[in-house]
This record gives sequence, structure tokens and C-alpha cells, in this order.
Amino acid sequence: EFEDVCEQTGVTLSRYCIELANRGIIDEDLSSIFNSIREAAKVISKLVNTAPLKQAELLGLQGEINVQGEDQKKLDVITNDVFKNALRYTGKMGTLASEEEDEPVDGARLWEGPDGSRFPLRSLQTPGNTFASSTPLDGSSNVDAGIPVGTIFGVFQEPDPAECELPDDLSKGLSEDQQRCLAGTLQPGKSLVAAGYVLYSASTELVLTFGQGVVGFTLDSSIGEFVMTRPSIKIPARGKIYSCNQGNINEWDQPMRDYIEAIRKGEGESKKPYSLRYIGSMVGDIHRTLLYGGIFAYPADKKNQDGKLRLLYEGAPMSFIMEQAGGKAITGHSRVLDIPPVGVHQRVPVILGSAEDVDEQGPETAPES
Ligand code: AHM
Repeated sequence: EFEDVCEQTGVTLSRYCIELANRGIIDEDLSSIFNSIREAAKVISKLVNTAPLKQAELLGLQGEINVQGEDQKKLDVITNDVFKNALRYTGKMGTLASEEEDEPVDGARLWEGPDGSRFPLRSLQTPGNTFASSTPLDGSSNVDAGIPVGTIFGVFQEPDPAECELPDDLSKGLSEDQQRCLAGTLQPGKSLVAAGYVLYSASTELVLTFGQGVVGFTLDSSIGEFVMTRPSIKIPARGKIYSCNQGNINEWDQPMRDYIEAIRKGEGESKKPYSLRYIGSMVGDIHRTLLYGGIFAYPADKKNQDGKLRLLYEGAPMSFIMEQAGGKAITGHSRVLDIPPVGVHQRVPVILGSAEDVDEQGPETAPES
């Protein structure tokens, strides 16, 4: 009977996670975290799809400014709550660092339900906590116009305490628990155990990696399930599309300007002129780059010396996915996944995509095997 069901639905994300857990590729905690991410993604997809019909409730500004000085949209705040609460109720999450939270949220606190009931969440004293980082609604400046947006997430396991001493200036004034929270949160991308994104577009696409290749699912809303549509995503070795905010070209350094000018005119290594495609939604721009090949860049510029994108919950998860698909991800100087974060909302220049395109742009930074 079970097989009949699978024949009708295809391989659902739930089944995929159960099978990986049965084979010991992921543990039950990670499987449970992904159950929550899946449910949150369905809710966010519904919110984004129906937002134009509920303008007063869902569209426009919240009237708050987040810790990075950006206006928060109503949907930024709502989707952050959806994502946070979905993860909290698993009882498996130690800490969540989010674009929309000034500081990492401690999953160890008792969580109070709307009726006053209190849910025990995993205590930070329990070894093997999970640390998650997320941008619940990336590209939200696009959302009022119905342009594609996304969710990005990364999952870390609790590091060995011996290996995660915080520098003095970061640990000053923090309790022991807070220090553990911060040390678990500030891990380099190469320590990610899973990462993924959800693209809310003409279809809702969920792409993930557990460090063994990249797999894509599409939401079948008739059955409310993510169904596997791309069992193994591999980025082409070279593409012919570049994706960046070319309006910033005068702010970039000379090598970046020269590179973009060269590929635009067909004077790059491939000798073919590249097309420009840029949505201004990282998830959409990277999804296209992953499937069609080419290069996506948000480089450092004169105004933003560290670029615009955030390391923990944008740059690192996307770089992990890109490398797992056979591509590369660099800052212009080094491999993004090697950078140890020193702040939760730290920014990083990101240049990622097809291996040959990234090599042409920057120094060779072969991923560690
Ligand atoms: P946002 O979520 O506030 O819209 O900012 C994040 C987005 C990324 O999705 C995208 O890559 C970048 O900002 C676009 O920035 P710009 O408008 O400077 O090109």
C-alpha cells in the first residue's frame, strides 16, 4: 500500500528524510528539523501567494527597523515567527540566528503557547544541540510587487567545546550558556551539516543538501507535499549568464569591473558574450545560476566594503549548496566556507556559480575534498 502511495505522489520530502534517517545518513534530530522546515515553507508559500489579496494584513512596512538598519516588512516579521516557531516546537533546536532577530534566539527557553501552556524545549545542557541560521524572507523588497522571494537556511551541530573557544572580546560579559550559544552559532560554513533554500515563484521549489549532493523538490499544492523533481542537481562547468547589480559598477574595484566588461562583450575566456539576468532576490538569482550555469556576484564596493549579503544565513548556506552541486563560491580573495564568522550579522562579498566562471573571475580556490 505504501508503494502505491509513492507511485501516486512520487518521492516526497518526508519519505526522502525517513529513508536517509533509516540508512544512517542523517540522524532523527535532523530529520525532525527538516519536517519543521518543510511545514514552515508551506505556510510561507501560502502567505506569499495570498499577500496581494490581504494587502492590509500582509503587505507593506511593519514600522520597525531591524538591527542592520533595514526597514522590516510585515511579511519579514510574520515569516520569521513562522520559521522560528516551527523549529522551536521540534524541541531539537539549540539556537536560531535569523536576519530578523537582533540576537540569536535561544531554543532552550520554555516556550509559552497561546493558551498559557508551556512546552519544554531542549535544554542547552543536552549535548548535540542543533544550531540553525536563516533568512526567512529573502528579497523582501520585491514582495509587494509579486516578484519571486525565498527562504534560506543552514543547520550546524553543536561544536566540540574544545574547538570553539570564543575570542575574549566576544565572550566578555556573557554567561556560560550564552557563550555556548554564540560559539555554536558562529561556525564557518564548512561546518554546516545541511543547508537549503525555498523559492516562492511560479512554483515553490525547495533545494537542499546534506553534504552529499544537491536535491530539488517542488510543492504539489494539491496534496500539500514537496515532491522530488531534481534528484541530483549539478551546475554546468561554465555558463553564459551573469547576475549582479550592475548599477553599482562604478563602486566596484577595477578587476571586478574589467571582468564584467569582458564577459559582457564576449572578451572573456569563453569568447562568448554573456547575458545579464538580475532579479534582486538572491534565492531566485542563485536558483537560476545553479540550474543554467554562469555567475552570481554581490561583490564588495566602495560603499559596502564587505558587500551586502550576510555570511551566516545567506553567503555560507548558498556557498555550501553551490559547492555540493560542483560549483564554487569565493569572496574574491578566499573560499566563503572557510571564513570563521565573528558576528551574527556579518556581511561578506559573494561570487559564486559555475567552477570555470568563478575561476576566471577570482583566484583558484578549490573546495576541500
Ligand atoms: P532584502 O531581503 O532586504 O531585499 O535584501 C536581500 C537582497 C538579496 O536577495 C539580493 O541578492 C540583494 O538584496 C539585492 O540587493 P540590491 O538591491 O542592492 O541589488
